[in-house]
Amino acid sequence: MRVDIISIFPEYFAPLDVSLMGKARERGILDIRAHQLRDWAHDVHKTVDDTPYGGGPGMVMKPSVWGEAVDAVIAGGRPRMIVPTPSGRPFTQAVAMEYATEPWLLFAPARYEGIDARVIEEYGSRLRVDEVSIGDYVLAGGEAAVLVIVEAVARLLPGVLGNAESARDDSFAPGAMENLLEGPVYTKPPTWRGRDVPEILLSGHHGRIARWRRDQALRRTAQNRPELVARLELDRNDHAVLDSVRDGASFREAGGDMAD
Ligand code: JEK
Repeated sequence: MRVDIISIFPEYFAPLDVSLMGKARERGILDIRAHQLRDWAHDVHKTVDDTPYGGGPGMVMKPSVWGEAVDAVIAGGRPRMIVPTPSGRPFTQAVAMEYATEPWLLFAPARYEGIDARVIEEYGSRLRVDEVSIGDYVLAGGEAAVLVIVEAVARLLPGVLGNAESARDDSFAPGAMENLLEGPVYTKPPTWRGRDVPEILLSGHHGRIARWRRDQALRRTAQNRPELVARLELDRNDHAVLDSVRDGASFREAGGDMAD
């Protein structure tokens, strides 16, 4: 997959050389190119912003500079264009899976109050353009959103993750563990600072371990993401677990073991 990024802070993307994505680049699975938007500004000050029509606070990124930059980077090709913005449609695991099937992505992270809307209009008529938001909080610019999106997409590309950590079980993947969050995980030693790994996990009773894990997942989902519980198919045991969460009662009282 080829990934182009046009930004006034191309250095922001240095982390894409590290770890998972560094290896993907070495293996030739990912070809990431970060471009300096100011290279397409022609005045002595390399100006990329101007005051907003209609008044109001802040500055808006100039369409002329973005237009020249995008034309030069795409050079007649047709990448999928992604513009992070607080007013975009939510970036989800389903969207990451869709992007992972594309051969070429072009990211246009803005600063200031964003990009002149005619740029999105113009390329919307020539390319597939998505305005996306990574969450309901306000960033200072689109660069951090690009890092998030590229990492979420890159780990889905064939050959990026090893078999052991492969992406099929993710909580938010459509068709994954039906919208249940992951429960707690443990490794050696069995006792650490006086804290024991839940006995059930050392028992070798695979059926009971699976049930316990589902109970823990359900507890966490109810506590941290109550809006997801409505979508679950629940059995009688599940209802008992949920009642214990709602009552603030301990899971032990509901017939299980406490994890937190
Ligand atoms: C791209 C510039 C900063 C900050 C105006 C917006 C309501 C008015 C632009 N999930 C996400 N949060 N933030 C971004 C994001 C922020 C960006 C840019 C993405 C380019 N900024 C900025 C404030 C405003 N306010 C909120 C009140 C506009 C993002 C993503 N993806």
